[in-house]
Amino acid sequence: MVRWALLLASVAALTLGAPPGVGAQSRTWTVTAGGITPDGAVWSNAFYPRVLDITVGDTVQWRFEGFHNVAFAGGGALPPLVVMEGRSAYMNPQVAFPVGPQVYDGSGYRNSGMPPEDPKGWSQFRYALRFTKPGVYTYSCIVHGPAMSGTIRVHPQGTELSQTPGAALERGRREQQATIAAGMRAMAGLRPTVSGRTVRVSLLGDAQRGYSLMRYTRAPLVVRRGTTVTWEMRDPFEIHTVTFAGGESVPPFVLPQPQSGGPPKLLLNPKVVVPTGQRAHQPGYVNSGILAPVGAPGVHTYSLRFDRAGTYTYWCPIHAALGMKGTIVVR
Ligand SMILES: [Cu+2]
Repeated sequence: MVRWALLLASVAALTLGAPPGVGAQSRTWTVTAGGITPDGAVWSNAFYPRVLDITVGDTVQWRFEGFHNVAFAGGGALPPLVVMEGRSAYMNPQVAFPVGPQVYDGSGYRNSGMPPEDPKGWSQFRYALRFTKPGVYTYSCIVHGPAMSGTIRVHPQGTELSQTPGAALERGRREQQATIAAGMRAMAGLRPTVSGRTVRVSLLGDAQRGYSLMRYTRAPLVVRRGTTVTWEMRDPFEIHTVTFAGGESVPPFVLPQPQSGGPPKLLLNPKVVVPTGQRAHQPGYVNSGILAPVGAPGVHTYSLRFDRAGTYTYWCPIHAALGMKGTIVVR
C-alpha cells in the first residue's frame, strides 16, 4: 500500500506540471488537511482554511498532516470507506486510491487517495485540483466522515478576492492552532469517571471544534479487583478498538494483498475488526472489535471486568503509530 500510494502520488505530481489553458494569472492555494501535536495525542480532523475563496482557473493544493483523503462527490453520493466481500472487509479502492482527472467543474467524483500508512510519509503526500467553473463546492475526508468537510468557493475570473494565497494559508494556520489548542485543553481535563466498581473511559472528540484525542487516559488507570471498565465512544470522527495483545505484537489494522496488474487489495485485519467476546480480562488476546464514531451505526461501548491483580497494557491497533495505548493497574 505504501509503495503504491507513493507511486500514484508522484504520477499525480507529474500530471500537475502544466495543465492546459491556464494563464499566468491563475494562482495556487494551499489547504492543510488535519494537524497533530508532536506526541500524536491530539489530532485535528478539519481542513484549513475551512472555507477558501478562489477564482476560475486557480488550483488548490492539499497538504496532509494526518491520515486523510480529499473527496468531491461531483453531484453523486460519496462512496463508503469499507466494502464487504463475503465476510471480509476491505478498504474501498475508490477511497484508498486516486480517482478522476485533477480538474473539477462540479461534476464527477474526484479523490486524492490515501497517504501512505506510515506517519513519516504523510507530509510528502499532496493532492491538487484546478477549478474550471464558478460554484460552491464542499468536499469531505471519507476516512473521518461527513463531520470532516471543507468548502471551496470558486468565483468568476477577474473577481477581486479579499485574501492572497499567503494570507489564506496564514488564516488556515490560525484555525488549525485554535483546534489543536482546544484539543489540548480537553486532553488536560481527560479523566475517567469512577462510581463504585465501575469506571468509564471516554474516547473524546469534538465535531464543532474539529479535534479527536488519541489517548484513553492520561495516566495509568488504577482499579480494584472486580472493577468493570467501560470504554465509551464520544468521538464523531474516529474508530478505535481496545486490544490486549496478550504477549503477541499489536496486530496491523490493514493487511495489503498484492494483486497482479493493479494496486493491492486492503483487507481489514479480522483480528482487529472482530470482537473476541470475553466479559472478563484474561491472559491472551482480548479485543473489543471496532468501536464506531458517535452518530455512525455500529458498536459504541465496550466493557471488561478485571478480576486478577496485575498491570495490563492495551492498544488501539488503528492508531498504534500515534502512541494510542493505555495501561490498567489492578490491585
Ligand atoms: Cu484508535
